[in-house]
Amino acid sequence: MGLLTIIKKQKLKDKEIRILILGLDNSGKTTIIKKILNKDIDEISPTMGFEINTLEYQEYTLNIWDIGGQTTLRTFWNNYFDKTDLIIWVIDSLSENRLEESFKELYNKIILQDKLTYGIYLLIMINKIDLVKDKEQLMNLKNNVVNNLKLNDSSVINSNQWDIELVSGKTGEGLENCLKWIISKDY
Ligand SMILES: Nc1nc2c(ncn2[C@@H]2O[C@H](COP(=O)(O)OP(=O)(O)OP(=O)(O)O)[C@@H](O)[C@H]2O)c(=O)[nH]1
Ligand SMILES: [Mg+2]
Repeated sequence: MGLLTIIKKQKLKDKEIRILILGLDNSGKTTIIKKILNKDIDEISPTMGFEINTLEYQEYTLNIWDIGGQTTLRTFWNNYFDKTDLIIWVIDSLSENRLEESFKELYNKIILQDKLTYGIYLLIMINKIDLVKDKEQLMNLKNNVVNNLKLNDSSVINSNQWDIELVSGKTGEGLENCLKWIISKDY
């Protein structure tokens, strides 16, 4: 193998990004991933364990681990943190009655994890925006998330380490922006 081939291979390997997608059950994680992969999103059932999906995006390979969000499965989440570069947290914009539960799980199980302090990125997706007609409601929800999780407080998380986006796994709206943000980071 020539030196150039070795260097090229090494470069390709360096461009792999390992992503965990987490959030409460029914928030739309699997739908979002399948949509990004251009797969059928009509027959998706709750994820009972996990599924690994690979996406080639520009010169990057994204390995996305989609983990089930049901209560009984949440205790296993931290088994997947090792070697993760980025965590996507999905929030269902419709289920206001479950917001507190979502904040609590994100704060306790993700943000307070040491691993996040050591440089894992966090991307929060507010999903199902196709079903919310009131744009102001979405902006309020976005602010609510940022304030509740104290994301603007740099002692909790660095400002370049997180982002929040409005998306729809059904229509695909907002997902391209998310991918762009993901590959804009240093890993
Ligand atoms: N209208 C609309 N429905 C969505 C959207 N995303 C997901 N859904 C619906 O929400 C339900 C749950 O979606 P899933 O993708 O299975 O949710 P999940 O987060 O993977 O759930 P678990 O695997 O149990 O953790 C399904 O009925 C989806 O069709 C969206 O952006 N818009
Ligand atoms: Mg799922």
